[in-house]
Amino acid sequence: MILMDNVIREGHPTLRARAKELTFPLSKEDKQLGQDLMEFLINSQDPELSEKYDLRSGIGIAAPQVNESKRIFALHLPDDSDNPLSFVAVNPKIVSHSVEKTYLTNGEGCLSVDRNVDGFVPRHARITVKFFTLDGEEKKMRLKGLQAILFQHELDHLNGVMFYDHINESNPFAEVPNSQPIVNN
Ligand code: 4LI
Ligand code: NI
Repeated sequence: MILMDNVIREGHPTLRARAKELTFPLSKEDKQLGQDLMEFLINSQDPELSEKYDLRSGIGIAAPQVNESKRIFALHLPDDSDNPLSFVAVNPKIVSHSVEKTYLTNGEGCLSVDRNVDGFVPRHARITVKFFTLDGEEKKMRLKGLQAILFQHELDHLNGVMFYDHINESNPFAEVPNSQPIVNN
């Protein structure tokens, strides 16, 4: 079971490395890693379990954040919305994206960053993605809004990119041209 002690924090070199592609069929260890990443997110969103194990709540986590430099991440968005999202993605990629941008007006947080970093993080508003499931099935889907932001945040982790790399240095709240901001969530 993944605990916060297993989550590496900014400054660790693994967070700045390009993670390695996985090959199919996945090893038992790689399948387990995918399941553990998903279990962490589910536990972290459960009030009792997050308290019991002192987990910080997250909706996405990537393997490099547990010091496994592999191209795999989990996303789990609470299904109080009309559009729940929950999957593990192996060797994910963005095949096309909108010109229009988006960002969370409240900024982004990250399980590997123990401080508040203010500022807008410009993201593609809509993306078409491809990835493989743990069973080696290829998936293609279109994501928008918070789901698209989340996918891009986790894909960045596989490329050694942190969310604050995208924040305008001279003015963190500079207007993002051609964007539809997402207020809250
Ligand atoms: C408790 C139980 C306000 C501040 C609003 C909390 C269950 C921030 C937003 C959660 C912010 C759950 C989140 C992310 C932001 C902020 C991630 C609360 C957990 C909202 C997830 C990866 C960016 C993802 C919208 C600095 C750990 N998550 N909020 N960003 N939630 N959560 N990110 N932004 N300002 N980070 O953090 O999982 S993509 Cl579900
Ligand atoms: Ni992160």
